Amino acid sequence: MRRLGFLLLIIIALGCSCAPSSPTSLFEGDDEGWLISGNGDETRPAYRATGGTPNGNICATDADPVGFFSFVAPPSYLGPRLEAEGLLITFNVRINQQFNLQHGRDVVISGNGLSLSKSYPTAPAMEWTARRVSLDGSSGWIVDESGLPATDEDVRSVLRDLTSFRIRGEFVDGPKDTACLDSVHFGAQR
Ligand SMILES: [Ca+2]
Ligand SMILES: [Ca+2]
Repeated sequence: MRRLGFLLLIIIALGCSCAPSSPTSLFEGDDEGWLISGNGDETRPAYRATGGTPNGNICATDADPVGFFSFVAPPSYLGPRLEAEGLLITFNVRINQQFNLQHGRDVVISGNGLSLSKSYPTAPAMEWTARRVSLDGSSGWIVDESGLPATDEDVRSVLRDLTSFRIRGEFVDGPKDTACLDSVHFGAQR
C-alpha cells in the first residue's frame, strides 16, 4: 500500500512537470525584475506594496520628455513560449492623469526578427484597467516591419523564441505622469 502511494506521488510529480507554467507577475513582495525603457536614466520601476489588484504593484513616473516609457518583462518571460499560442496575455494598468492622452502600441512582443504590437482604442483609466489580448492572428496584432496584420504564423514565429515583451506605461503628452502595472499573465487560459 505504501509503495502504491509512492508511485502515485511520482505520477503526480511527473504530471506537474509536463505542464509548462505560464509566466506571471503579481508583485507580491518586489518588482520581480521588471525594468522601464524609454524613460531616460529611470530604468527601475518604483515598487508599491499596496493599492494593486491586489496588493503589490509597480509604477513609473515620466522623467524623459522624449517618447513614452514601457514596462519591460524580465527574462523569466522569454525564450520558447509556443505553449502560450492561442492563450491570453492579461494585465491591469492605470494612469494618474487624463489629459493630452495618446495611445497605441500597448503591448509589444518580439522574436525571430519580428515585432508585433497590439493597440487598444483608448488609453487606460485612472482606475485599474483590465487588458487582455489573445496570442493568435485574429486579435489585432500588427507586424511592425510591414504594418500589416499579423497572421497565426507570425505570432507562432515570435513565440518560438520570445526575446522581448513590453507593456506601454506612458499615455500623457506632458511631464511627470505616472502609470502602474499589476497582475501580468503571459499564457492565461481564455
Ligand atoms: Ca499585486
Ligand atoms: Ca508623459
